[in-house]
Amino acid sequence: MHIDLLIKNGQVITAAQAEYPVRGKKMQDLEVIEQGWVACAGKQIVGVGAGEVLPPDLEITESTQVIDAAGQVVTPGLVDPHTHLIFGGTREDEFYLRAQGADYMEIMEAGGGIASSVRATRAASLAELAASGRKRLKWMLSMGVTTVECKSGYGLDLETELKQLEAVRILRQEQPVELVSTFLGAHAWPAEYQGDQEGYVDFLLNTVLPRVKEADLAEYVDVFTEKGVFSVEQSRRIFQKAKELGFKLRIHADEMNTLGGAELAAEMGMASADHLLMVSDQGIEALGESDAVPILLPATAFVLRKPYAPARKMLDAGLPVALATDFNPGSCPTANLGLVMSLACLYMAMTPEEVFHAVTINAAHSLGRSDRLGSIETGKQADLVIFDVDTYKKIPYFVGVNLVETVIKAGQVIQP
Ligand code: IZC
Ligand code: ZN
Repeated sequence: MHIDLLIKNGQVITAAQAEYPVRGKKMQDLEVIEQGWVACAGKQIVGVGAGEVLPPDLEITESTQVIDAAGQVVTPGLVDPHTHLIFGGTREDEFYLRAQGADYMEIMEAGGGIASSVRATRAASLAELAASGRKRLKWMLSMGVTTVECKSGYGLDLETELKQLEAVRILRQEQPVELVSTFLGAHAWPAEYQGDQEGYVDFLLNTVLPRVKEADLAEYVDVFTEKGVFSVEQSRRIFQKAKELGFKLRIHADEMNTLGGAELAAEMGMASADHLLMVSDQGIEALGESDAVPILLPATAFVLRKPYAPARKMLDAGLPVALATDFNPGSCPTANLGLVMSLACLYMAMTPEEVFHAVTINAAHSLGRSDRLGSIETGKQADLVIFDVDTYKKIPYFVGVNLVETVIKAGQVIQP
């Protein structure tokens, strides 16, 4: 077979294992190939190995692009499985208010927070939303992120929710980062339905969800299940309808308060339960008996100055932890997955081996893509990153430093 792209002489972090997602203790066993090579043909990885000599069936010719990694680290393309990529406006004023001691939920209850982003997103045109999204995806790609989940939720009306998802569709077609769409119409109560929460839930069930499905604009449905936002009962109704319509499910669970979002994720067979800062022991136990991936977002705890999610408890309970940025204009204005990796080590006591599984294969699994993305294995899509360091252990260690040298998406060198 002819090889189009060969990366040789790297420390190859495959993140490959026998079974996905990678659970608990197994997350320690990171596969590392010293002096490794990765061979690609078209969009696919067609071979991975160690040493100088390739198997005879892999054919190198003059047209093969050869990258000598010269001892640098080669990893799977990173996967960010929880972002609010598309929004109008920014919320730097509340960032500084919080820095002076104001509380996220108090700002929200006073009409700021998500409501402020909703006003700005409604006012933005489709082209403006796509333009700002495009810029943010460039940031992410430059840091080695090749797959990103994107939520709606700053419209809270039919037109703007569809506009946000339409912006994702436009970006999916024109740039290399793979985008996964999630409908998050249940992100806050819109001003129009003040005092009529059941009216808004009915509107989501009867009008918006069917339209999103009909237009094929989202793969997942998510709900912000939180005190003062959507109760567990309201969330369950939305998820039930979403499931009937054929959507897969994710949830903002137990972020500020222990509400039972983790238990709901287990009960409803969700793909992921995200945040979990305040998850109970019963919630962890329920997740352990389910297929939901717990997605931890330590940059949000960092920005909100809240206690971090109990990652060690979850790992000890055998859960397949993943990590994400939660990039959004309010609680987490960072798109830096590298920073998230460092915070996971520093404040959640995760090891670098666990962290690499969490931002590759487990993140891909939470998006239903572990058969195709998230590890370096023959037959998988050639999404690869080369970092300018000589061991993967230096990647979370250089806190906040972007060490990415080269990004390859579906067999194409995108950067530099
Ligand atoms: O805009 O503040 N928590 N949703 C749930 C957010 C934070 C995003 C925001
Ligand atoms: Zn979120």
